[in-house]
Amino acid sequence: MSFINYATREIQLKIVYYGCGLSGKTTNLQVIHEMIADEAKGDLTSLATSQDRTLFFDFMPLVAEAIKGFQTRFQMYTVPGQVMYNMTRRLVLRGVDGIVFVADCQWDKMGENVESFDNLLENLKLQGDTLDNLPYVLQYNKRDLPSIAPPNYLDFLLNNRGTRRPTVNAIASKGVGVFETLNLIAQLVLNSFIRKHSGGAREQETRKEMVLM
Ligand SMILES: Nc1nc2c(ncn2[C@@H]2O[C@H](COP(=O)(O)OP(=O)(O)O)[C@@H](O)[C@H]2O)c(=O)[nH]1
Ligand SMILES: [Mg+2]
Repeated sequence: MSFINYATREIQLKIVYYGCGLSGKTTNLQVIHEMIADEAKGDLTSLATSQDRTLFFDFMPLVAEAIKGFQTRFQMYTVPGQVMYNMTRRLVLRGVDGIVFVADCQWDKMGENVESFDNLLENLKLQGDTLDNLPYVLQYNKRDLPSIAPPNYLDFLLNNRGTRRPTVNAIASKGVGVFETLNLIAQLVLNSFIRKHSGGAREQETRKEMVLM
């Protein structure tokens, strides 16, 4: 759920990177964090409870204000992908505004990708949300490895819920596709916020303004 702070004139929007263990979620956040100018970002924090590491940081894109009189602050989270950390994933998903689902393209990870996607649907349902009403982007990661499934097979498995959602082919460990993904989700989340709060009048304008780097 977006949060409007009238005192600081900030809109806070929460983006969660979801996906199975080792798909590349942490790598995405590390690359983003490294590239953002110091004055625009908070610390990269690890919220650790025993073994399940959740990464978090927030940043304010260096752009013209998207909504008059307000700055936008994006809160970026990863979840632990391992099956056993489902309670942590539910906590992190609370109040989510947008999701990046990071899929591992290796053939032998298809089962885990689907399991993680189903887990996402189930956890959203438990908090009264549904993916159909949320902005999300699919990132097909690890395109540099041998034995990977073609993007249209990943679409067949993961991108089959009515309206086709945006996808990005990525090699997160080399930074490829990381900012494309971030730009897409940031725009979708911001436009969704504007639609909810002002009837969509400024949507086109925002699209042009949103350049994250
Ligand atoms: N070859 C390759 N390795 C990657 C890529 N993205 C991430 N990795 C590696 O995969 C491993 C797991 O990545 P990590 O970001 O920790 O996954 P997480 O569990 O989803 O947070 C790390 O060793 C990364 O360096 C990629 O695009 N290609
Ligand atoms: Mg991780």
